Amino acid sequence: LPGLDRCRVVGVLNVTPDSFSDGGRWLDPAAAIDHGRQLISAGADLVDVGGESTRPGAARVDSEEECRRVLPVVRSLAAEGAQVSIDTMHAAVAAACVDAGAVLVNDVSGGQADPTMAGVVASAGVAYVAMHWRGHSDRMQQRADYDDVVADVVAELAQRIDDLVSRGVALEAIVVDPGLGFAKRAEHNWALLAGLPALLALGRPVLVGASRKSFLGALLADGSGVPRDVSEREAATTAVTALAAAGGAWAVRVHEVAASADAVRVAAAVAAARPGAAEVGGGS
Ligand code: PMM
Repeated sequence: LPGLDRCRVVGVLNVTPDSFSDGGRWLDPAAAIDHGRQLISAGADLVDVGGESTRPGAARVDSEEECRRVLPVVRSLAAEGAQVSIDTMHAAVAAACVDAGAVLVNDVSGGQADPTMAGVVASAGVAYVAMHWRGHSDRMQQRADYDDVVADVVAELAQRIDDLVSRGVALEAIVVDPGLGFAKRAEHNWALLAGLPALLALGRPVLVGASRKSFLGALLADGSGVPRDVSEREAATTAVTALAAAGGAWAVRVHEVAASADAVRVAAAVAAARPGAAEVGGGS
């Protein structure tokens, strides 16, 4: 993946009927491709195409149906020069999408859902996001049980890295992700955002996916405790982007790209102005 002197913005493109915030909107391939182009023109560095919802309780999708959803979208956007990431737990989907031009495999299970994923990623030689995960969405919230959430997530991600490397995945290809909202309650998500330095200490780039998630809705609940609607969590999402970028995150994964694209540039400008920072950017 191209080097950048700032946090990357990964635009979410869910080609699903049932994702929590945009389910059904981009199920039609032409609509999905068009939305992918909009994400790029809004400033996305990568477009993350997904064909299986991971919302709590969502039904699983088989590889064939998932390929039917995502392949035309991955193929078209990659052919237009976009950097495409494929959000999948299925090795067969990852392999087909890499053939179609995807440069990154984003696996929310970190290789645990499909035992053949690591081999596919190893032989494809693409970048791989290993997210912290404790099981499929039908049972993940029962597993939101930690002694010290930051230490536990760091330890489990370290195990993922060791396992992936032992299966042939290049260490340099691995990006880690704390998996906000996956077997996490709100307090766990906040602790993990505060714990970004400990995640970075794993020595791998860190991707943060907070966009529109329910812990933001809960934070912004009205006086009677009704969570802020999913359509009104963008400013909070942008605030997380600014904090994550300032804290050294490699990428943020967001639905609404434009504001986060600005926020990562603000964070980079502040970092560049720090005494002792190397000269970066256009110099103006
Ligand atoms: N969150 C979702 C889906 N995929 N991938 C990574 N790497 N990290 C995340 O936090 C993540 C993800 C769920 O959000 P969505 O349903 O809005 O895509």
